[in-house]
Amino acid sequence: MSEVKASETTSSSTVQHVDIAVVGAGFAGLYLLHRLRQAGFAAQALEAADDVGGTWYWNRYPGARCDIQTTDYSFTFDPALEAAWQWSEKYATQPEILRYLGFVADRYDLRRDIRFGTRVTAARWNEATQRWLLTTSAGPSVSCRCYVMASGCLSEPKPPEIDGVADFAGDVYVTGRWPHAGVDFTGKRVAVIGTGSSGIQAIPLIAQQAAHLTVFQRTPNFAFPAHNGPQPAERVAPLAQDLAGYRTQARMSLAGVPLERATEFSWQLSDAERRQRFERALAAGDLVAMLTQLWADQGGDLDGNALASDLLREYVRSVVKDPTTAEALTPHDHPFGSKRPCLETGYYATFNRPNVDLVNLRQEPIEAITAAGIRTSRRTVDVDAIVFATGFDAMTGAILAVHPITGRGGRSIDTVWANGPQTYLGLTVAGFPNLFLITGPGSPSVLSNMAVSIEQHVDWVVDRLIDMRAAGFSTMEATEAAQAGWTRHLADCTALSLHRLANTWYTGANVPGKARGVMPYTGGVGPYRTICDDVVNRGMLGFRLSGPNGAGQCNDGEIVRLQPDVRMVLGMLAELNLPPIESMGAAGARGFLAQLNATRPPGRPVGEVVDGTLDGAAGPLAYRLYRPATPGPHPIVVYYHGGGWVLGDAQSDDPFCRDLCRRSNMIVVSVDYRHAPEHRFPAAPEDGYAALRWVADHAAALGGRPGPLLVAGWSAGGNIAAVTCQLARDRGGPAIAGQLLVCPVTDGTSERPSYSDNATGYFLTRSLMYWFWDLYCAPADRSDPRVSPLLGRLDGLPPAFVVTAEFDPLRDEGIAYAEALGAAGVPVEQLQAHGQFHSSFTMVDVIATAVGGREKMAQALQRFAGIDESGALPRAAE
Ligand code: NA7
Repeated sequence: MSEVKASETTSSSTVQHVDIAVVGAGFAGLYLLHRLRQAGFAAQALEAADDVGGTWYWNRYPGARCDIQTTDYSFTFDPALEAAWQWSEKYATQPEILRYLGFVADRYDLRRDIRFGTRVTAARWNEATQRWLLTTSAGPSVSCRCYVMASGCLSEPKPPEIDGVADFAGDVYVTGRWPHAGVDFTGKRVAVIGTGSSGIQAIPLIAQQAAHLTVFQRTPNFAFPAHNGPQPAERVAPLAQDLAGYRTQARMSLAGVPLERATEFSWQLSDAERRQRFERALAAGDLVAMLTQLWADQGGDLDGNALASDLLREYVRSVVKDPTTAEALTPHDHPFGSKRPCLETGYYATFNRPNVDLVNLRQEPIEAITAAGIRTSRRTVDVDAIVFATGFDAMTGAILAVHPITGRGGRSIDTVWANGPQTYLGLTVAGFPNLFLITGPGSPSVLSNMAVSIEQHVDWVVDRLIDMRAAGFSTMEATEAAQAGWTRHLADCTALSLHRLANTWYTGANVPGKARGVMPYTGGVGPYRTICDDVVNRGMLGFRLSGPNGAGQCNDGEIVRLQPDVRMVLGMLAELNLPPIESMGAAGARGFLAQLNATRPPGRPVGEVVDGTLDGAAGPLAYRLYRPATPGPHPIVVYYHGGGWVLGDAQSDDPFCRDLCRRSNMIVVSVDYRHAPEHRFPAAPEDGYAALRWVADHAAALGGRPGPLLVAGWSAGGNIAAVTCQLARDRGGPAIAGQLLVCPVTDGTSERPSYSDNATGYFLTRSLMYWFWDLYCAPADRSDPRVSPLLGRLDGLPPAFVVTAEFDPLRDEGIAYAEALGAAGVPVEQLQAHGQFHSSFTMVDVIATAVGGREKMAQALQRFAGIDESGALPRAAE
């Protein structure tokens, strides 16, 4: 792929031939042109505007500024460029950013490859020529091998959706299409509709000029002061000291800004400590700081988030004098961060001005725009000018504005995306060869510092084009399987974030009729970058490459099958490069486990934790009891910890037991049992059974509800729980109402697929299991049902809830046990958790994607205990 740019006149029209066509001349288009040119490709950019700038060309409304600090909102690909440009402020104004982009265009002489005033109106993939043909609003059409859309995420303003705009006799302005000459509102009565970032930036300045300003607000946003001014020393100094290090940290961060996330959870901090952190973030005037540095659970947990939201609401009340106006300006309908928060400069104080009114459209919706102004359900407001700050058809709007984009087999992208955008990596779309989307839906894009995300996408695309050229390929296309896998990964990530809970432009909710769903990738910039690199390192996984003379390659598959947090934890463990646990000896392994446990988040508070001693089969055993904070008596769960019959104790499974106690509202008694190799089989199951008997005998003294017990266990503890149920059935009790088996060992066979599929790489390895088995019992013992409950009699057992994890060597034996229980007539429910590994459920507050599974476990325990959803006991049990 290397051809000179050429134009030719065909019988019907003039067509310009290039390697690569780029749409857009904003941050993304400019860097693309630069890199493509450096790589020797003939590239042509097409830009609707008359000059470079993209978003910053169009959004010229008063107060328009970036709200990522300029230290970070800059190109980083060329240190010489970084040295040549000095930003004047912490948050640069639109004119300054536009000057910067013009400076970049001049420095790299980019304008000569940009056709300004030219919109792409349609795009069609030609199977015969293996090229895209772009129809344009002006000048020749463009035939290109690759079509790169760098058209921006927020560049297609959405229509006002309000009747009567055409009837209005005054002036109408749209923030995203502001007149170049500016607007003088002096002496005018002005209405602003919309209080997103644009409205919040524009309103204070319009209020200073206008005779009167009426702000029409549908939804209040969270906003806090930008504290604009000189670039802060704490950002500039590290940048100056270690430019490359600073930029690398940004590229691997969550949001493309080098700030560490808070690691402490809200419930580990006192009120005063939380307030102190909030005040620090408030003083920093930085979106990313406020979104990530308060506490670890602010972004993914409603309770943690509510604490942050409350403090932000308090801030609004502290500035706005009129309580009714303050209340109207205070958001209550979405968690902080789920909708794009805003930085403000005098926004809330503006509502203390005598010439400013707020109309709360939740109480009085707009009915129509009339010749004289705006009519709501309660009043008419006469104005001379209306400013629409009503936002954009975000993320997909600018892509679908090129209509149609027709890929392979004549399929149009708007058909493929009818239920929401489908992409692979947010970069490509199956069925659309050689089409690339810069910061497309499904990539971090708008949830990140766009400058960092744009550079990463441009580099990835151009590097792939270079690789293809070197390998003799001319097309690349995502496979359907890869795209479907990416869609699932996006859903897994989204389940972790609160973005799914708000009606926002992130989810398409701001545009009537648009398909709903969180569009950007919520898994973070750093993880996303490593995934894109993984795709390449794994032989262009999920891409079909083809070239002339039938050359082709397709390494099909899904790039991320693990849950996002599991992937992160396993990645961190891999980096530690630990010796195999089985090489440490039993004592060493126990010490290692204790060390590992010391680094994890502590369990959450419960009503009471009591350590005690009970009678085991051959002497005293330790137990730890977790009591709910609610009034008792409570049903009792006897819990057996994991650790391959060799490791573990109440402490090792402490956070899991606390979580079970809190979610199920039951007493959890975590009982010890003797460990191998000091005490080989049958010490563990005999202790397990003895412990059950002891708890049953002492249930009332422990505060338990009269009636059957429940049992639960994880891993080897799941094995003991299953065996205990069989022993209780065969030895005359005690009665058990249900068994919760989490990733249990159920027999000694290692023949099932999960033992080889998940043999290594998922922490619990096949060889570690072999080691546990060898320490625990002799091969001849493995047919004993007290070792392998799967080989025992299964009828007449208590109802079971069996949890298995996809990436666990023990997965298939857990499933086999559940199926065998079902076949024996035992009521059984299964949770086959996708993307999880053996330790997912016990790593409380680390693997957040396992929360839903633990919730289901607690519900199962409640069903076993006969507690209905309201928490009430059935009459018979009361
Ligand atoms: P936003 O953030 O989408 O804000 C648009 C605002 O306009 C928002 O308050 C909307 O209320 C309001 N809106 C939209 N349509 C209507 C109608 N029909 N009637 C009344 N009010 C309406 O766009 P911005 O331009 O401010 O910011 C876009 C992004 O640019 C920003 O997030 C940064 O990333 C940079 P709603 O919340 O939908 O109820």
